Amino acid sequence: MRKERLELLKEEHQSLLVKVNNTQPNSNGIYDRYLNPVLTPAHIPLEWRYDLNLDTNPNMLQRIGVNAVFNSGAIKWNGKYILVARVEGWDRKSFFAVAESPNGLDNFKFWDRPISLPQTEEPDVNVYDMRLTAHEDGWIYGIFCTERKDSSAPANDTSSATAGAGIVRTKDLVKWERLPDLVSNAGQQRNVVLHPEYIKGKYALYTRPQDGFIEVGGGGGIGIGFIDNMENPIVQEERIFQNKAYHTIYELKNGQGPAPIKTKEGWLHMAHGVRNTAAGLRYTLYVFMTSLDDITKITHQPGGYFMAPEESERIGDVSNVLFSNGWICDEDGKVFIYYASSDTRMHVAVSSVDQLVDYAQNTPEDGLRSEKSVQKINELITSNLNLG
Ligand code: M1P
Repeated sequence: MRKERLELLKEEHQSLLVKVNNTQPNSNGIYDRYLNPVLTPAHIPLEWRYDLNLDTNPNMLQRIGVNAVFNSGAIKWNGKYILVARVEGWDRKSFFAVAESPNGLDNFKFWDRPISLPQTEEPDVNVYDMRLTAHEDGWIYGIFCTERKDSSAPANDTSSATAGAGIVRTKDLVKWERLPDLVSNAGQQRNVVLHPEYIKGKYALYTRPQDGFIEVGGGGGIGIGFIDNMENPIVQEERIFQNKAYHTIYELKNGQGPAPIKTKEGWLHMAHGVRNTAAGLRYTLYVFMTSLDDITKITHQPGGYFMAPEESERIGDVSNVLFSNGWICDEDGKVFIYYASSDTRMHVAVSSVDQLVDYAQNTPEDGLRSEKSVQKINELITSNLNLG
């Protein structure tokens, strides 16, 4: 019986890993969602969760559990589609693990071991949401949130935390070098992302200053900051170029998603916007473009969300959340958008640079009032009627 259980576990795991993914019907023309999540806790190798020795684990009980696999950085590497996933254990601790797929859509398989992240003098308590950037300096950087207990909180406060930006770099995704954490006057930071090119000889970072761990308070918005070198990452000249705004999908806070994609028409960005509802926070994804000549100049910003949670995506550990910190642009212009739903599992949607630029340039902007929204619909109806 026990041996059979082990065989069954292996069979089920293997059949999940090789399951083919297909597009969902009813595309909006902007992107295609895929039917199956690409990474879930069930994708985690059995060796990470079970003592597979029937002598020491005769009942074949799970010894270590994974609660969620989500918010993954992404990069194409040696022809493979790579995700550096946020894996959260039953113990609530998140860590990073690399999974690869031959086609970007399915057959994602974790590498043999999770990443053993080098520590600074002040160890991380929890780490998550790595953004990968292949910088023109030749390194691949990973910038992630490092969370630690708030040392200024009273002794009986066991939940206050602080968020900072941890930095690692690698040349092979195997050996990771830890650099000092980002230093910024803004206090706490999350959703920090490295721009892939030098700007006037400096490294440019998308930042998200915040007053508290969850509330951005008087801070917030997506900022830009510059640093001279990554070994001594002190942010200079940080300023907000993408603000939160009343009655938008980013009314409460926002954050840069992955590093932007360079197109002929400008830098293509994806970000998350957060608004409040009676049921709690709602996270959706939105798109904007910035100028090739000035990365802080927003040239196009469609109104509303680009992607919002649908059907089973709506439910999870933190429901009503879509979050993306990874996408891959192929040589032929195809774009694989990796997004997590409700802080629980990873999905893929596929678009292209042409579709995304068309979306960014030709979707109406947010008029910020209901009357303006109706006006846009009427303009569209009129031009359609004029087609004859
Ligand atoms: O729970 C939703 C998200 O909340 C945080 O994002 P932000 O700082 O923008 O609010 C992060 O903890 C993120 O990991 C999480 O998905």
